[in-house]
Amino acid sequence: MIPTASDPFTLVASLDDTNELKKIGEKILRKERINFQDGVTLFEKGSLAFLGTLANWVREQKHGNKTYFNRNFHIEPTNVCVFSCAFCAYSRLYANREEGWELSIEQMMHIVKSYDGKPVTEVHIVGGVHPKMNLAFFIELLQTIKAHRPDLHIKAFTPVELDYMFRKAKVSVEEGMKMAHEAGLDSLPGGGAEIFHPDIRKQICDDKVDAEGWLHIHRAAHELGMHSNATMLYGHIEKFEHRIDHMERLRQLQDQTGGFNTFIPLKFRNKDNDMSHVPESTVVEDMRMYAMARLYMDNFPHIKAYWPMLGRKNAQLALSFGVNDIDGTIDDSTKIYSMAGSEEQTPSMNTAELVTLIKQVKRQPVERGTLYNEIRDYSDLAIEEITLN
Ligand code: V47
Ligand code: SF4
Repeated sequence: MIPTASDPFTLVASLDDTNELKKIGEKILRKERINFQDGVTLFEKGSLAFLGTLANWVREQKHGNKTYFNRNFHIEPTNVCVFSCAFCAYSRLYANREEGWELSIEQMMHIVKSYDGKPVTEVHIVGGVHPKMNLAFFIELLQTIKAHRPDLHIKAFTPVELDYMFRKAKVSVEEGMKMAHEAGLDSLPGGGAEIFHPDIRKQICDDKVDAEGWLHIHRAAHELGMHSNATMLYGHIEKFEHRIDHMERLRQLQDQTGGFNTFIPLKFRNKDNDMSHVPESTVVEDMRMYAMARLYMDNFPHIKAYWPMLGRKNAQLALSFGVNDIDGTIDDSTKIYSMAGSEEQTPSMNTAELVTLIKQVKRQPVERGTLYNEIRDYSDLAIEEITLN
């Protein structure tokens, strides 16, 4: 085969020996781990084309053309929150709770029951930290959902919510995680991580759980045999070294537990929050971020572009920059991103739309469960044959 410009071996070999990107590129092509300084150098000097070519190669080595999605819906129990993260457009303080929402267990079960008979496999539950919604309340919610629909995978609660619930209930992280797991919690979503480095964390979310607390809760979940995801909120006031520091801490925990499934870079959106003066990142920076995630997180199986936050067209583009997962159908059940200014104001895609989005860029659409068990490969199915849901 004649090598093309997008062949990573030709690209790296074409660099001058004095170019520091050459050694890093060679390491990646030998499937060796890159280090902290390599990561910073790639961020500072790697063009979109360079990072994208390498990240796409790594993605294809790991997953070929397979691109995962799932059928899911979200429940956001409340947007009332004791914390006041500067980037959050969604929360309301307890004093202003009449501007927000607080769902009862019955109201949340009404949402769950509205999916009876529909082929969803996952419910994703996250929300604000409400001072009156305690561990006992959420244990009852988990038990009630499982009693109604045992096959539905419950991916719920960030360490921000769990840390508050456990402290109020005066249980240790290990005890609290065990209680939640026994009540029906199957895995943890990736939220609440933001940027771990204290210099940035104290400016954007000073009062909630810190890096050590976040990692402790995910470690405890992994030790119980549960899996989890991890996010990073990028594109605001952080520098490249803060992004690498964040990914490095996650990579180290993953070396020890192997419990993470997916890394999800979350693009900062600047509408209606206390950081509205901070400009949003460009699409070039977004794609460079996805590529860097693929290159640095060598022990994370999956990199996800969360389309309700990035927009469906940019999520599709990300499939050429290291991403192999675009999350799920969502069914207009989350407000976090629409309230922060995403172009997806009522995020919902049916299976045919998700499959089309993936097929349009010549990738192989595979429906997965939360733990990446393959449910159905849609590559050979004509769009008209796919049942709408
Ligand atoms: O932690 C809040 C982010 C996260 C803004 O695990 C914002 O599969 C951008 O973690 N601009 C919660 N981001 C959502 C989350 C998530 C989403 C999808 C899938 C998974 C998964 C996890 O939302 C928060 C915060 O980082 N967020 N406000 C904003 N203005
Ligand atoms: Fe509360 Fe989460 Fe918003 Fe922070 S990001 S204010 S913890 S809802």
